[in-house]
Parts: sequence; structure tokens; C-alpha cells
Amino acid sequence: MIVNTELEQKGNLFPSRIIGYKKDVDTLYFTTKNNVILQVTIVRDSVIRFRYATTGKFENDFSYGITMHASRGYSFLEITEDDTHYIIKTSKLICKVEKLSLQVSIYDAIDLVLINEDEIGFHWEESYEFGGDIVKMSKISQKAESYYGLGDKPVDVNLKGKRFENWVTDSYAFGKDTDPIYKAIPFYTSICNNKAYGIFFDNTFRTYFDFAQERRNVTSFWAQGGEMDYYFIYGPQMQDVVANYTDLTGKPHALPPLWALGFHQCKWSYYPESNVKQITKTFRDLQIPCDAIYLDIDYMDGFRCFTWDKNHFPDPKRMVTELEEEGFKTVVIIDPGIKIDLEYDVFKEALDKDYFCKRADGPYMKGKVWPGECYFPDYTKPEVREWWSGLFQELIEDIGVKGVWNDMNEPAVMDVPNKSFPNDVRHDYDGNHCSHRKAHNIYGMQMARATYHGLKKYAYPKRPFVITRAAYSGTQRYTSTWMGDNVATWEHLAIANNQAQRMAMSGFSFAGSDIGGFAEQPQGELFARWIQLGIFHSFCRVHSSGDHGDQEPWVFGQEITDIVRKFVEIRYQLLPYLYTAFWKHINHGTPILKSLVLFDQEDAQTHYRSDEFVYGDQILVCPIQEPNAKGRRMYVPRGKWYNFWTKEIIEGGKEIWVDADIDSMPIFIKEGAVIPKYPVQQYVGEKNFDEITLDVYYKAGKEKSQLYDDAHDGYDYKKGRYSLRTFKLTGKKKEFILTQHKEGTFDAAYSKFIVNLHNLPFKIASVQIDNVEVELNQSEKGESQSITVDKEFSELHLFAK
Ligand code: MIG
Repeated sequence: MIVNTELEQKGNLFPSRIIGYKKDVDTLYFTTKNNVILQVTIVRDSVIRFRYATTGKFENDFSYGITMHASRGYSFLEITEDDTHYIIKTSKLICKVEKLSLQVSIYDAIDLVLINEDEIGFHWEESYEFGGDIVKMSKISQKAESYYGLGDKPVDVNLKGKRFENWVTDSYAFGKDTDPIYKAIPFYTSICNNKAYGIFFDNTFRTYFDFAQERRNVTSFWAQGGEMDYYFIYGPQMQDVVANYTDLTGKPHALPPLWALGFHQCKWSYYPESNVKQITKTFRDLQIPCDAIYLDIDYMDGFRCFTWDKNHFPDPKRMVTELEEEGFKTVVIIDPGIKIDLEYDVFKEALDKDYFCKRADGPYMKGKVWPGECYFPDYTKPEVREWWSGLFQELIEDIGVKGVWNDMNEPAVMDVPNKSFPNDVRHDYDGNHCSHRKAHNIYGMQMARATYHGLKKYAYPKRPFVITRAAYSGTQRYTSTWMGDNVATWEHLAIANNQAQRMAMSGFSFAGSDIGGFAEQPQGELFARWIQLGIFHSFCRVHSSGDHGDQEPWVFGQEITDIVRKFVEIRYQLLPYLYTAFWKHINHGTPILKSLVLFDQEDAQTHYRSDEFVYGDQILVCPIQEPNAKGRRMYVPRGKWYNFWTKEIIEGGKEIWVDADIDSMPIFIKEGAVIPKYPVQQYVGEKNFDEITLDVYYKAGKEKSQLYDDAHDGYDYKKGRYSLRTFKLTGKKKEFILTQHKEGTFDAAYSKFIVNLHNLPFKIASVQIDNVEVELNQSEKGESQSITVDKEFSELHLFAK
């Protein structure tokens, strides 16, 4: 047992020895002599929840982070005890609880290797000011241990040696290492000795994480209130840790409509209507694909939510309909602050129904935002969320707006030092009444949730699309997100790259940055390089503050315009690949972007790589993050990869130089991959094409690829109206086989396959489709051969002479 007098002197309290033990099905309770209770719940064989009470009693068990759909159940559970410990065994883990100190250590149940152990473990400090405790946990950090996750932190991928704070904050023009910023995702993954585990500290108060910063051998996390309540998630693969965390906190409730994965154009602000129309027309004139146009706060009447400035937008419904006819979806911003104005029906109704947040002693929470003095709905109250959802009826059902963008929901308040509500503001917290200290980090999440339910209802039978700025763990169930107010600098391009990767490994895959930078004006070169990165983020939107000049693809001259078009076209061609990755994400919790460490944790070289990432499962990307570059050095993970442009094959596991002039970037395709491609369209659904391209990257051996498809909107896919094609490739010296297994009842418009075969080691002499010899319908291009299969097939068999 550790007796730490120094810590005691600082006012810390510690559990004493265990005097009671009780088991209730999947939950164990250990009670100490000084009335501390440790509750251990076996969620799954590899997921254990630890929860501590210091007063002999737990709070009501309620969480916004954990989804009701989380998987539960284990295959094995055995509890034994010896002189010093209680020993809990599942099929994956052994957890020992020390009788004298309540300290926990966790081992792999199969090879008995220690995965994680408490240093001091749980301890706390009583909070005189607010009551309750400051709850703390300290764990041993092993020498080679690395740490990843925590959402949007603008730092390199590996968190070791750093300390962080989680408190969602409006952070205009944040920079590298600014902390905290917009999101609070108190979840990290650790890797040590090739075993990965994760910790999700489900506490919505201001939380802190220290990854061996203060003390080299200790990692700790603590919160300014609430309970020590964390989930230990074992891999040993990082991919499984992230998937299990995503299972706990939830996957997106539905696939996004495919248009939401297209290219989006935004600015603060496009108005009046003629300006909006001129922007959308230029996209079509220049043939740069685009699916969505955004209206920022100036579309409203005096920034009153759910109103329109009729001078600038005389007939919103007509405009939205006309935009839709040109293939543009309209997305509008909605902020939480409601203007104090008794003539304004939204304000009046919320006031009458008592929906606004109040201070501790009863006055309303008044704060200044864009509309001037505002009150703020308490989205933590179910009735208020229900009301808020209802407000979207006209916008969505009648006017035809397709997406809603929730901003300022940290909540941001202007002209006050802490940029937000004061601590004493009261919240319903779904019946668990509390102060803003507890509700702050989930306020924006609950707003986005209410918005999502409104859109879901009124967009039906179409799918909703929501974007939020503030988020807590679990927000990914309802909405996409962006990184907030970044800056048009090269450093910010690298930050955006890191943030998107980090969000993906934190369970939030539907994310992207303001392409080109929000504050300040990018040079054409920076804009082009940012587009190149942005097409590989699931949310792909250009946005800027607009006060430094224009930021549309064509404002930087012909050369840049052509480069932007070229890359946006690649995004549109790869839409079926991205859609498939999204499908894997919502079904299996697989992150859409994979940092190299997540892709191949066994290779220690990947543990500190920040720039390169794998998009989906098979495309390796590395953005150029410096001016005047003709290429860059990058690490290629193990295995063989094709250069996307030259089709040259590279053996990975090493750093290489890659040429990439301004019109190119390093992109590699995994050997054996079958990459599906749609034809270029100016917007999703523009063309009703009858053929799809399969880019096949030959491999001597076997490889599996998948292609998911459905109607691209609506919910029929949930009833089986989807198609999941599994391709299995077998490459031999003089023979090549591609089998296709199709699942689901959806029939796509295409039934023709253009199969491009890269690096096939022989010249095709004959072709069999489903065991029947067919006439050779073939063309050649450099090293690549191409054949067209004009029907659905189960097996394509190619032979050399
Ligand atoms: O105080 O609505 O991050 O994307 O354009 C600024 C205006 C408010 C901040 C958002 C930004 C948006 C801007 N908003």
C-alpha cells in the first residue's frame, strides 16, 4: 500500500481497507472501512466499468455519453479471493482489487501480462466551495507506453508527456497546443508492449488528463466534481479499443445521405440571394462538383433563429427549391442564443413555457451573442429538446432546407472573461438537476441532439444532416462536426490533419476542418494543399470568415482552380469507397481515418507518426504541409503499396521520398485492393449511370475488399434494401480470379463493371465469367489492362496464353 504523506498533506483522502464485498449479477461492490464503495461492472469480457463513491452512496446512474444501444454481456465471469486480493476473471481480463488499498491491477487473461495498474489509484479531495469531491485517479505509466485520443486537441498524434483539460470553449483562431478548445472527449487509448487498452472517463465536469507529464511514470486523470466513473476497454488491438468505445458511446444512428459526403461550400456569409445564386452558378459553369451551399447567420432577421431576412431572401422556399434543382442542398446555421424580444414568437413561447436556463437564485441566464442580449434554452430538459425539435418544421418540411449547422453551442457568450455561462446556472440534466459545472460540457451535445431529432422527423423519409461545433463523447450518434475557427496558415493545415485523425480514433469519424482556414486569407498554394487533405476527410467543406476576401475554388487563378477540380473529382469518384467506409463505421465502429498507429500498432515506427493516415482500409494519404514543396518524405507502413499516380509498387516499413508537385500529393493504394469508383458527377444523383469502375491493384496472393451501396438516402437500407459486395481477389502468375459475393436486396442502377487491372503480370488471353468463356472486351493503358463485364458476376476469371 502506498502511503503518500505529501499527497495527504495536500488534502487528499484515500480509501482504506476493504471490509465488505457483495455481488449482484454483473456488478460487484467493495466497501472500505472509511465508507468508500468501488462498484465494478462487467460490461463485456473486455470492458469493465469502475465507479467510486466516497460517502457510502452512489449518485443516480445517468449518462449522456453512454448509448442505450451499447452491447452488454460476457461469456465468462469468476470471482475468487486470496489473502491480499479479490480476483475477477473474464475470458479476456483478470482484474485484481487489493484488499488493503482498493488499488486495481489488470492483466491479459490469456498470457497474464500486466496491462495496467493503479499507482495511488483512486483518491479525492473534498470541495469546500461546491460540495462533493474533486475525484482523482493515478496509474502507472510504463516506459514504452504511448497515448492517443482525446478528440480535437490540436497537437501531434501521440499525447505522451502532455497534460490536457476538457472544457468546451469557443476558441477563435486557436493555435497549435491551445487547450482546451471546442470539444470534451475524455477517452484515450494507450499502447504498451503491443497491447492496447482504452479509458473512457465518463465525467462531464471539467476534467484533466496527465500523460506522464508531471511525473514520468504516472498517468492520471481527475475531475472538478461528480464521480470517479471510468470504463476500462481492452483491445489488445487499438482498432478494437476504438470500436468498443464507439459501441459504448454510440455509432451514428443512420448513414448520412450521400450528398452530405460530397463537397460543400460555405462562407460567413453568402447574402443576398443573388450572391448565393452566383456562387452556385459558378460551380456549375466551372464544372467543380459541389453538393451543398451554406447560409451563415446573416440570412436571419436580426440573428433571430428560425427567421429570414426578407430583404436579402424574399422567398426562401423558392430559392431553396431552385438551388435544389441545380443540385445544391441548402444548409443553414442555428445558434442557441434566443434574442430577448417579446415580439419574437420563439422567444415568447420559450419564456411562457419556462424553457430558458436560469441562474441559481432564479433570474434568467442573460448573455450577449450575435442577436444582442439573449436567453438560452435548457437543452438538458427533455421537454425543451422536444420543443426545439418542433421549431424545425417550417425550415425543413416547408422551405426544404436539408441540413442544419449548430454553432456557438459551447455555449459561447460574448464580452465575458470565461466566454460562457457562469458556474451557478442551473440545468435540468434530464431530471438530475445540477449547475453549469456539470452541464457545460454536454450543453452543445444536447442542442445538437434536439436539432437532430427535429431534422429526423421533418426530413423523413430522407435522412437528416446536422453539424455541431461543441461535443462530448457520444455526440457522434446525432451529428457531424467541424473543428471550429482555425487560421489560414501552413501550421493549421497540419493541425487539421491531426485533429481529423484524433477525432476518428476518439469515435467521431464524421469530421472535417474549415478548408483553407477560417481566419485570414490563404494563398492559392495553401488552399490547393488544404483541398488535397480535405477530400480525404469525411466532412469536406470550404469555410472562411469572409472578412479577408473570397475563398471559393476559383479566386486563386486558373492553375489552382484546375487543381481543386481535379481533387474534388477524385473525391466524387471515390464516393462509393467512402460510403463503404462509413457503413463499416456505423456497423462495426471502425474509424474512417486510421492514423498509422491504429493501422499497424505492431510496428513501433508508427507510434509517433502524425502526418500519414489510412483513409478507409486501403488508401494511404500524406498531405503536403509546407510551401514550395516538390514532394516530401513520408513513412509507408508495412506491406506493398501502389503509387496512385504512377502505379509503381513500393515495399513499406520505411521512410521514402515521394514526388508531389502542387498538382499532386502522396496517395498510395494497398496491394490487392479493389477500389470502386463512380463517374465524376457535379453533384450526387446528377447522373443515372449504368456502370461502375473497379480499380484492381494486382497482388500475388489473396485480398478482400468490400463495396456497400444503397439508395443514398432514406431508410430502406435498414430493411435490407442495400447491397454489400465482397470481392475476393486471387492473383497468380498466369491466372487471376475475382469473386464477388452480393448480400442484400438493393439493385443499383449499374450492372456493368469496368475492371481496370493494374500490374497484372500477364497479358489477358481469355476470360471466363461465371465459368463461361466470353469474348474479350479489352483495352490497354500503359501497364494497365481493362475489361468490361456487362452483367452482374460472381466470378471473373482471367487467363494468360
Ligand atoms: O462568433 O456564424 O465557428 O464557423 O462562420 C462567430 C459566424 C460565430 C463561429 C463559427 C464560424 C461561423 C461564425 N461563428
